[in-house]
Amino acid sequence: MYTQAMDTAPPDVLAPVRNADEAAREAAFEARVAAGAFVEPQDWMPAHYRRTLVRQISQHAHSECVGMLPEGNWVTRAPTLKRKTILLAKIQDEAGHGLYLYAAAETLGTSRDEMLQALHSGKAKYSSIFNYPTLSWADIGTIGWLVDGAAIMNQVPLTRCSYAPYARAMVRVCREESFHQRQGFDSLLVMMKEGSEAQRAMVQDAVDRWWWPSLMMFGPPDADSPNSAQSMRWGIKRLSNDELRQKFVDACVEQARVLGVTLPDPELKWNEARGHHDFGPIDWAEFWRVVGGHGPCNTERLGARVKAWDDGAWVRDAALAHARKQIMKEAAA
Ligand code: BYC
Repeated sequence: MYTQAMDTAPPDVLAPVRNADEAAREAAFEARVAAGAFVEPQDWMPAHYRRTLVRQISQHAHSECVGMLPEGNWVTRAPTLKRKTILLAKIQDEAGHGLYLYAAAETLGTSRDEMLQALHSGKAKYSSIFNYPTLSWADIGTIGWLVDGAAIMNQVPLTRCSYAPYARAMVRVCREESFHQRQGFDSLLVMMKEGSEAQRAMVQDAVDRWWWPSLMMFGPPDADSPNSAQSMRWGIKRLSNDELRQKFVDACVEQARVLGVTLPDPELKWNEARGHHDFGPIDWAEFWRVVGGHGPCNTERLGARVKAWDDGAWVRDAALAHARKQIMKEAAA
């Protein structure tokens, strides 16, 4: 599906619009996308559309990979064999999501090395949520419930993204995320309904710490989101940051009631007129601090990714040496 990487248009399409022909192509592209058409890698596309997709898809891929780290912290300490197996499967899924997404970004003419270089140098972003620590086992269930729940809310509309390879990748990612959300909810439900007082307190503490960072996952408010308007015109984003955040809050209120946990927001209440829940102000200063590299775990997370890359150098070198030998053998045969 993603071997189309070889078919991407040559680099001259990255040049700015220069003449009437280019302007006409751009107008035709805008009209196609506005009519709901999907864009394939070999189709002509404006340089800004391409750059926006590389930015979003590569950041998404980085998030999936960095997202393995907070959970990996608990593999050896999962309370039962069943929970350990589920957690291992989930983390492995996240690695797979990262790979589909890097492959989707490669169809736009960027290389995986370039994307990883951008991550490792701190130039590329990854989701703010993964810069928070996982302090107890309940954090793992809460990540499944809230973090994967927020991810699904954000990602289901991406299955209709105008860039077809991204949309196709998201179909499978969303199916797996749905299992991730359910296993998290199930793990919390067991602790809340069958657990001890201490376990219930542990769940509530985890929910208190993860609720607000989960709401930040959807990005800044629409009014302060520099990329949203254009991305929505191009059908890259189908719903705005605030619309998705509101849908998430509305869904979580009922789920929290079933679990028996309190969402840590005294201003959270149903608004009959709007048909939605109102909620309290989000600490956007904290969000920008974390996105800017100054969250509780940014240094640790990036350090772990860079170390994994450095430690894996011999594997990449060996694979390349093997490939070179094969080519020489085939040429000599
Ligand atoms: N964290 O103009 P905006 C997962 C940046 S992983 C960090 O609204 P856009 C999982 C944004 O990039 C789920 N940065 O941007 C894995 C932009 O900066 P740049 C990850 C953020 O792109 C393991 C600036 O703020 N999901 O599911 O229109 C275990 C202004 O924002 C964040 C995705 O990546 C943030 N939270 O909208 C468990 C989904 N928010 O790039 C779970 C795909 C914003 O201009 N991505 N920024 O330097 C998207 O849907 C969009 O990129 C966003 C942001 C909604 C995140």
